[in-house]
Order: sequence, then structure tokens, then C-alpha cells
Amino acid sequence: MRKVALITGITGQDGSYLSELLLERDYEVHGVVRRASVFTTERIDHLYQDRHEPEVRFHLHYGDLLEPTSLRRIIGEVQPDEVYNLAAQSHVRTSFEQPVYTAQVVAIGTLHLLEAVCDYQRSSGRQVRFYQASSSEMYGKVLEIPQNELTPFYPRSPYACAKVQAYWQTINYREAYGLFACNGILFNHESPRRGETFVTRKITRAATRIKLGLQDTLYLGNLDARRDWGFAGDYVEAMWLMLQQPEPADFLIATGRCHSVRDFLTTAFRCLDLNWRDYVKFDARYLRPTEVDLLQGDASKAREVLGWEPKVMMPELCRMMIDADMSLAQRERTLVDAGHAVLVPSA
Ligand code: NAP
Ligand code: F7E
Repeated sequence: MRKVALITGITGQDGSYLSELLLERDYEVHGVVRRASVFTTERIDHLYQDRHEPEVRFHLHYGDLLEPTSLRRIIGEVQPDEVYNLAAQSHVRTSFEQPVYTAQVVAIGTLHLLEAVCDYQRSSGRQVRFYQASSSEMYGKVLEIPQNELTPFYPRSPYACAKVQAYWQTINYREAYGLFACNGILFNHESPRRGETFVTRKITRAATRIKLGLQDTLYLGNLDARRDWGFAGDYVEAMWLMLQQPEPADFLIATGRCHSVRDFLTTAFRCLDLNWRDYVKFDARYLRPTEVDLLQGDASKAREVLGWEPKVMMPELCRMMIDADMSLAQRERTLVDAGHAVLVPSA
């Protein structure tokens, strides 16, 4: 029997890589998308299948984590074997501007989904496996280095506080109702599909545009912050592996290496034979009221139990993002040379 997966957040970075992985493994994949006034499916357009094709294995449904009835309806229709909850207001800086909205989507939205999955499991008698996208941000002001699954949490943003709540909700549904529910505590993971307001992509977009004369300055905040950056394509493999185990458990996923924002800047600009110091300026708008200074994960449990290892480390990841963004910048250069205006978000 072909397995059926339901993904919330399918239009996001991880949703797109996970969809590709599941389709390669012969799953039928369903995704929840929010209605917007513009198309938001750019990252998954290459997976789209016309409904009239003979064997359609990729389906999208309108829904929202904030609307429990839509989640129940979709789960009832789709009858999933596995549910991956990737949907979130995932930007940490933005969560300080929109704390209540962030908590509603990240914490209460997860609760809506857990309730819907559990009710479906009870009424149908079918087992559903549930993945929760937990985050290294939960460690916040870190109490030990490196962090592992037993390191206490000290969240430092509305986003991280909401993720801690969703993490414990997931464990509670596992213990209270026997749901096969797993938390993946994922450290920062990036790719050419990373949102353009996260620091790595903001840097690779700007560096390539600077190289082609499309931009002359890059404004950034704290360059001293250190992160454990991996590749999103590697990390979605870990999500899938968690749901294939005989017993549900929580796993930390990281490369084990950490670099500062300044290191990433140096690597990115060096790929283009540029010196970042000639172009980068400080803007306090990008500072956070409370910062997470350092994250570095120990993924030994994932290595031993799941057999998972990261394949792409930061320098190679940076090069991959620079190459992809250079192609994008070249297309923009062509448009600009033809007299068109090209706008890039700076948040
Ligand atoms: P992302 O690119 O920001 O994608 C977030 C997704 O959630 C988008 O598809 C977005 O839809 C959707 N979404 C937002 N609010 C929603 C709502 N109310 N109802 C339904 N869908 C909603 O995030 P990502 O980097 O792929 O990360 C995936 C998950 O992992 C997130 O939960 C994130 O918090 C978590 N995480 C990420 C990292 C990382 O480094 N990337 C690390 C740890 C944990 P639209 O396209 O309509 O906006
Ligand atoms: O910031 C610093 C900033 O926004 C990284 C999300 O996927 O990973 C992500 O959260 C660091 C921070 O990612 C700018 O202060 C400096 O210290 O790329 P980021 P994040 O906050 O670590 C975790 C694991 C998640 O779960 C989240 O969903 O870079 N920084 N200057 C900047 N950051 C941004 N965004 N923009 C700047 O100009």
C-alpha cells in the first residue's frame, strides 16, 4: 500500500525538500496552503501535477493552522499515515513584532493539529505518525555547549517560547494518548530556497547582487552571533527517518560545527573575490531585544539510532547558495539592462 503524507508548511523551504523526498519514496503527498492574494507556491511549482493526469501523487488543500475545522476536514479527506507539522511564523525577529500571532500559529496551531490528528486516529482506528518541527532556538541562552536532547531550554524570543509550548504539547499527546509523535529539534538549516530575510540568504543574495553592480550596500545587525548551519536537504531526511522508527522519540539534528555571522559573510564574499568590509554596514533595526549568542548541536543520538549524518557543511552550503543566487542576479541584471526596475526586500 502506498503511504500518504500530509505536510503543513508545504510552501516553505523545508516543505519543498520534504515533498521531493517523499515523492521519490513513492508517497502520495498532500499539503496545506494558505490562501493569499499572490502565488506562494514558487518552491513547489516544479512538483505540481495536473489533476487530469492518470496518477496524481501531489495535492494541495486550502487550510490554515489557525482554523481547526479546515485541518479536520483535510485530515478526514486525506486519511494520512504521516503528518509533518512544518507550518510556522518562523522568523525570530518578526516574532518580537507579532508575539501573539506567532504564539497562535506556532503553539495553538500545533495544538489544533494534534487534536485533529488524535480525533481522526480514534474515530478511524488507523495509526497516524506525527512530526513536530521543534527548534534549536528553544535552547536560547544556552546552559551547556554543545546542546543535546537533555539540555534544558531557555527560550529568548516569542517564537522560541511558542516552540517550547508546542514541543511539550507533542510529548504530552504521545504520553497521554499514545500518539506516535516525535519532535525534531533542528538547528539552523539553509539552502538556495531559504527565505530571503534569514541572514545566510540575505548575505548570498546581496553578495551576488553587489558582484553584478545591482546593489552597493548590505545592512546587517549582530555579526558575532554563532550558529550551527546545515543543509535543509539533509535535514528533511532526518524528519522522515524519525517517523520510520519502531518507537516515537525526540531527536536533535545538527552538524556539530558552529560559525559566526561574520564567518559566513567572509566565506560568501570570498566565493566572489570580494571583501565584505567594503560593503557591509550596521543597522540596529536587525538587532533583537534578546539575542541567542551561540548554538551548537550534538546529534549523536540521531547518528546512533537513525543512522543520520549531515552531508553538507557550512562552506559547501554557502557555495551552493552563492551559485544559485548568482544565476538569479544574472537574470535580474538582464532585466535591469532592458530598463526594468527590480526590487529586493531588505528586512
Ligand atoms: P518557512 O520557510 O518560513 O515556511 C513556513 C511555512 O509555514 C510556509 O509554508 C508558510 O506558508 C506556512 N505557514 C505560516 N503560517 C501558517 C498558518 N497559519 N497556517 C498554515 N501554514 C502556515 O520555514 P522553514 O524554514 O521551512 O521551517 C519549517 C519549520 O521548521 C517551521 O516550523 C520552523 O519554525 C521550523 N524550524 C526551522 C528551522 C530552520 O533553520 N529552517 C530550524 C528549526 C525549526 P506561506 O508560504 O503561506 O507563508
Ligand atoms: O538569524 C543574526 C541574528 O534570522 C541568525 C529560523 O529558521 O533558525 C532561524 O532563526 C543570526 C541571529 O535565524 C541579521 O541576530 C545579524 O543571531 O538567520 P536568522 P535564527 O534567528 O537563528 C532557527 C533554528 C529557527 O527555528 C527559526 O525558525 O543572524 N543577524 N544580522 C541577522 N539575522 C537576520 N535575519 N537579518 C540580519 O540582518
